[in-house]
Amino acid sequence: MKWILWQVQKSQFYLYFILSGGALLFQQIPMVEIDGMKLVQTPAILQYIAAKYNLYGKDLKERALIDMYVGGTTDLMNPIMLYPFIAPELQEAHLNKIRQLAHNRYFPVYEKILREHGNMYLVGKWFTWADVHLLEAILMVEEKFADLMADFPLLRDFKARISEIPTIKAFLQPGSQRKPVPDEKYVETVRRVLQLHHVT
Ligand SMILES: N[C@@H](CCC(=O)N[C@@H](CS)C(=O)NCC(=O)O)C(=O)O
Repeated sequence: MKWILWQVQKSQFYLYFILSGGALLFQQIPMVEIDGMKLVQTPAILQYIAAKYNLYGKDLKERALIDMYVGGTTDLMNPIMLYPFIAPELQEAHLNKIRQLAHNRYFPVYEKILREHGNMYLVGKWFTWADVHLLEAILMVEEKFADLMADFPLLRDFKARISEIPTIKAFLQPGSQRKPVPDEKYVETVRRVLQLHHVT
């Protein structure tokens, strides 16, 4: 009991410490410290990192396509991330909704893009962060519905190919920094720190 109280106090103290230090511009996470900046707002963070490492297309048109495709995968991943925080009586309906979105709306679009673009990657000739985002969306959907990829052969090939890129391969190994599927402890910590209760 003492240990639990200490953990609660520690996480609240830490959050208070970060908040009072002004590191979180809008009092929200995520925040990434990079190149002397404290970046917040997920798209700004990801776009900065993508541009820094040449993963953001070769011109404005490629960037627009990357933004569109990342927008789609973000809209698919958001309800998956929210799932553990949904009120228990609504979880089944929420899960069905995710399956519908993946199977009927988003995955057919990415399958078509890969077919029509005729390239290994979603945009242009090179690997971009739209590919990274799509791979993560596929993995997240598979973690919920192992059978769903059966209808999307090009997405299955895409996943196999991208997973073999050495840096990505390393990131997918157990024990890497990739976030595991949320367990009870994670859910409880997020609820406590963000004072987030059931989402309805
Ligand atoms: N637009 C922001 C939203 C960030 C956000 O909603 N963060 C949540 C945690 S996932 C948060 O810090 N909530 C606490 C609050 O808003 O007070 C982004 O894209 O990063």
